[in-house]
Amino acid sequence: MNEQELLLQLNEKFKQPSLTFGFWKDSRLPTAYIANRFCRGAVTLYGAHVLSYIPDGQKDLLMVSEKSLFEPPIGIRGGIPVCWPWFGPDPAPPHGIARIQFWELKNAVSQPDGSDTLTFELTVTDPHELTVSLEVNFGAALTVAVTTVNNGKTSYLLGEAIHTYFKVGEIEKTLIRGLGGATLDNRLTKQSSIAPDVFGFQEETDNIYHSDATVMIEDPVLKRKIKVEKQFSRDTVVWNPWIAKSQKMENFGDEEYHGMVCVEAANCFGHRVDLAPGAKHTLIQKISTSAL
Ligand code: TA6
Repeated sequence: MNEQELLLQLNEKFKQPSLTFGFWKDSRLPTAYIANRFCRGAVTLYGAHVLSYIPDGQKDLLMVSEKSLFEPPIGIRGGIPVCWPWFGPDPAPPHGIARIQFWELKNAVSQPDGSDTLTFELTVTDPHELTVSLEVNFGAALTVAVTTVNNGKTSYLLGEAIHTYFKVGEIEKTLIRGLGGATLDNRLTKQSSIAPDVFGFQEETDNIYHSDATVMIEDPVLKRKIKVEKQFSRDTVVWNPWIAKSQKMENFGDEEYHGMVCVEAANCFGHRVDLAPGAKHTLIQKISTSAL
């Protein structure tokens, strides 16, 4: 079945007043477009990758690089990549395989409150027999739940992150609150320390906080706060590539670091989830915005 036929099938099976299907921009990625009383949004079957979440009256909460490619098997740069079933650069591909596979849309429901819930699923046998589902609710908040089931006969050490690229007006004026007191592993200096209550950005930042605390991103330029709430997430990742790394990164503009910050619910490295045969684990992240 080609992409056009897939779109037809998706519209026949799931189309409803608040949900239609089309290609993302000038790509051939089949994408669900949501428009309800709370928000507009978009999520593609490629990677079950959320690309946009625009609460009424707001700018998009998510940033997608102007330089991102939308061509499998390249990962999309921006939005909400699902890092699974491992987090980090090793083994290849970096951050796992889920983001560069087409998932199946299993269900799409317009909820009684007017929000929309879509459920995607992917089953793999390598590096282990696993099934992952992503349930995303587009409402007054955006809630993403990633559930993994171990279908194998042995345990699997699951690494995962909901690797969210948030749009900010200017990273140098953006503040992060909520992680104070947590152990902070700086992946650049390989040093650990105790995190301050509030911090700003003056350089490349790639930190893992041993914390599931709610994070507030304060953006005085866009005059908004973004709340990032997490469940079953032992780590929070905070990342901005800054100048040199932005220049080195593919599919990312040299100046785009000014307009983004990643804050990610995660279970990674020493906090991977030891999933026994038949066991299930869910990682949840909820984002919402209010005036600053
Ligand atoms: O989550 C932060 C990080 O691991 C950084 O070290 C950097 O490698 C970034 O992810 C890459 O993000 P990408 O969207 O390219 O996978």
